[in-house]
Amino acid sequence: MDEVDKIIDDIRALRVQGARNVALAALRAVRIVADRSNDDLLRDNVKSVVIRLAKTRPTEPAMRDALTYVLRHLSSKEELLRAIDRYEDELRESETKIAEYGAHRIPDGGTIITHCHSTTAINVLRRAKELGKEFRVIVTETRPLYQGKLTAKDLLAAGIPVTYVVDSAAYLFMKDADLYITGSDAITSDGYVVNKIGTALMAAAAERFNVPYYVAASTLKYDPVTAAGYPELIEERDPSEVIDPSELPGAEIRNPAFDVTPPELVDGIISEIGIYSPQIFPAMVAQTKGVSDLEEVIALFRLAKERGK
Ligand code: RUB
Repeated sequence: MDEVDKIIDDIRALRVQGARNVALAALRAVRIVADRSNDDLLRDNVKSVVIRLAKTRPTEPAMRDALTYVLRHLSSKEELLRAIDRYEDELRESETKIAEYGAHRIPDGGTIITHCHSTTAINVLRRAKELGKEFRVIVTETRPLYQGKLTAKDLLAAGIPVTYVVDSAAYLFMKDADLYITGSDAITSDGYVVNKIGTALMAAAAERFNVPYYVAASTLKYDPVTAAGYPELIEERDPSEVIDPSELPGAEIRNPAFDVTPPELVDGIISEIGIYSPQIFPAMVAQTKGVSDLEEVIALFRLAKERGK
């Protein structure tokens, strides 16, 4: 299989997962296409791969941000490749800052609980460990695709003790947690946090036991199309990820990939511009990075909506 087709297939099949990793993989595909194109063909070739990538996973504003950025830097191959380098550098710098700010919030001697696999949240925990903090992390397995296993492996490799539990044990374990942390795929203009299915249920449990809930997410996760009135699309995946449908003839089987946590259940978003409540986060993004050109991002969002077509 061609390298670019493979990246696209890996993103769609979740062999590459986590919003940040998805955005980086998309840039890798664009880089390969740019490398293979001369300046005459650059525009057409890159635009066509951008469209294919945008359709792979609709709930990914971080990838859309990267792709919109690509479309803005198409005057020459040299300019595009330099721009991609710059974007990747900024992403790395933002991860380091988020890890540092977030690590200060991790209670020494405490118990942390997390859900799914977020590189950003894991970096926060890794950095806290580097700073000498001791803590245990409760990791939920994250049905149906068990991203919790990846999280558990990453944390164990960093020397952080892990307790691995089924998703439905989250309420029980939340009682003894000192902090709940996840990543995010998208943050809307009114401060709602979109993340892996189950995140909101755990946020409700966290509120019940007064456990603070923090979301580790770069400003790339802010989705500007929501400011133009578009709802964040929730990706619905193949039911066969949940169960073989032939085992339950006649039953409707649903497999939404994400849920939406309301801002009042989130204590703070840990981003590279600082830790802010979700209610003011969008204003802080606009103040720091400027207001996005909505027409540009809406065009790509429309394409993403046509997933699979
Ligand atoms: C992964 C998921 C992660 C966010 C943030 O879902 O919900 O919490 O993507 O990840 P999926 P990161 O497995 O469906 O991609 O912090 O790495 O961007």
